[in-house]
Amino acid sequence: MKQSFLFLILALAACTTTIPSDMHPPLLTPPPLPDLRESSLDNITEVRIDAQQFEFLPSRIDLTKGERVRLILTARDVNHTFVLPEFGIDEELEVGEDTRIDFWPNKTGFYLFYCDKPGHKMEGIINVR
Ligand SMILES: [Cu+2]
Repeated sequence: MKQSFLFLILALAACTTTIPSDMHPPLLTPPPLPDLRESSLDNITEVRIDAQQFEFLPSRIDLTKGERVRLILTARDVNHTFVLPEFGIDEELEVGEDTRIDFWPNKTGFYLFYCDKPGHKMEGIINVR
């Protein structure tokens, strides 16, 4: 009886032994989140367009059907607009600021874009092949 009691004491002592802190398993850190900005730049065609009195430069843009596009428009002198009705785009271009417009030309054809500010007769064409 005394022996089994002694065994119980030893067993309890073994169970309550603390593990030194340097033997703790390392804390699990979650994997880093994917960088969405970077992956969104994959497979996207960037086209820079300047708007100034009274033209868009370039005024003809060739695109490929099904290829995602980011237009980066900059009004160089005064505010302009960029209107591309076929794709439902109508953006104000603040002078000196870049305006990014993402769209996905999913149909071929020639599409007119223009600035609708009074007196600005600026236009161009997007050709989707
Ligand atoms: Cu304009």
